[in-house]
Amino acid sequence: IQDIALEKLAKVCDLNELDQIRVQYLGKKGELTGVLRGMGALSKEERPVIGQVANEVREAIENRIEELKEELKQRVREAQFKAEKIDITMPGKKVASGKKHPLLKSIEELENIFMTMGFDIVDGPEIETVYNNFDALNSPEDHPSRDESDTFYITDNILLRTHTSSVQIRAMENRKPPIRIVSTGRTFRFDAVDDTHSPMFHQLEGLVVDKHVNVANLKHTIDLFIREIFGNQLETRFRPHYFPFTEPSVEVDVACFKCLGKGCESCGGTGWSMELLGCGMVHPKVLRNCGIDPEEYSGFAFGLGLDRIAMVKYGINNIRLLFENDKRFLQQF
Ligand code: FA5
Repeated sequence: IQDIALEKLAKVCDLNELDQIRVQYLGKKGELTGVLRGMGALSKEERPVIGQVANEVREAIENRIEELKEELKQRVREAQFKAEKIDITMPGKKVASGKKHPLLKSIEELENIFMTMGFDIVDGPEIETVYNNFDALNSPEDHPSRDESDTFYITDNILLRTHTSSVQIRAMENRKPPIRIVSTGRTFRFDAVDDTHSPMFHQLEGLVVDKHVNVANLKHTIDLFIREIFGNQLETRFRPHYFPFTEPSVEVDVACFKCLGKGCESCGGTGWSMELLGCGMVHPKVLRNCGIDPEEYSGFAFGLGLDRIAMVKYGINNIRLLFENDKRFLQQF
């Protein structure tokens, strides 16, 4: 029995097979166990002799099985180590990193510019009262921008703000002059989508109220931040315009960032960028609506389209690209 068992054990390659052999010889119904059980039928003289031999055989088989068990376990461990070995010379997996959205980059850049100019950054809600968005801003009852075809109303008195100028009212009601604030955020209008219009877009509002504030201060501020954001001494052109909340009111044209005013494909040969901002001196009625005496104080305000600033700055010819979240587009900035 010992010879056959050891011979079989010599051929064992895994722990399963080893266990099968253990059961075959040493298990309850095993061959050797059978011999030991049969001892009772033997004579007194035979019993110790056979018993000793049987025990020696059992010990030999058990010992060999224990040895093999250790050996096989070791082999399994080694194979595992080999399989799990890390080749540190292999190139690593590339981690896809996100990029800042060009619009966010423009907003952060502008906020920094205005902060260094001494402006406070303030927030305002996207859901506004009709009073803050229109009435307090001196907007006539029959002004077309109030129309339901232009503005998203939530109730008769509540709407999605159509511009960030509503933050002017909040600032003047909550602060005392001198006031110098900038506010950025989303605005909403019933505008049809085209390359430069979106029903949801972003504006930056600026407001300065103090004693002796004049148009020259306004023009200087505009010229300064245009130069800072575009990193170039770009020419500006002030065109008379009408806003109910400023008087005088102007729209500002900025020379094309690409050709610096010479005329190129991106500006359609005009030398000027698309319409970027409106501004003016705060209307005395608006100051009065907010409890500020126009005899003592004056102010200027401006509102610019942030999406369009980002478009000009990063050479983006379609506003839709800013809102589609196409990774291939966003990864370029
Ligand atoms: C206003 O909204 C005024 N509140 C700006 C202002 C503030 C004037 C303070 C005076 C004092 P306007 O409607 O022109 O003005 O919009 C300002 C800018 O927002 C535009 O020059 C343009 O750059 C941007 N804009 C307007 N409508 C859209 C739109 N649908 N999609 C993208 N940008 C737009």
